[in-house]
Amino acid sequence: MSCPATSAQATLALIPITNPFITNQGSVFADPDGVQTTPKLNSITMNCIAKSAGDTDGDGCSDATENGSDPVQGGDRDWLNPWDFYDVAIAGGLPGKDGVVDLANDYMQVSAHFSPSGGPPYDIQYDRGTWGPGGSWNNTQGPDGVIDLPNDILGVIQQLGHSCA
Ligand SMILES: [Ca+2]
Ligand SMILES: [Ca+2]
Ligand SMILES: [Ca+2]
Ligand SMILES: [Ca+2]
Repeated sequence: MSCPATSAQATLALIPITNPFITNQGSVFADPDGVQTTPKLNSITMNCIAKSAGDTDGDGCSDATENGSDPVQGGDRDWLNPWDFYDVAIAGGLPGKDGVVDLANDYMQVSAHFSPSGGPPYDIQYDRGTWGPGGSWNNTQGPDGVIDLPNDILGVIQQLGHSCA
């Protein structure tokens, strides 16, 4: 069972094995002597709570935004992955993380720190790791010690124009 995107409530209940509609599929307790007893059946209420306006992973996109379907508007992302929005700070400068992945700030800063061997001008704040399971940009993992073409440069290019601002 999985929760829908919006808040919902569902009631789960054990069905006794004596129920005539479920041939021998219901709940029953059998003791070591083989004596079967129908257990006391209390229902369980499952509450599904809609993702909030909070930003659980702290990447600048709200949980609800990341749950959306349009990547350009910050969607198609993981609300528990802090690395899937390639908005970077600028060392000692403005605007820093501004909620937008753009050419002038984010791409330029990542490419300016291109370091396929991990030496200078490497800077961890521009580093992302592999694209994780499935090999898609929105599965980007944390820093891997190098700023290279396949993960970092192509990663930020994939997200140019994406905005959570
Ligand atoms: Ca987030
Ligand atoms: Ca995220
Ligand atoms: Ca930015
Ligand atoms: Ca990297």
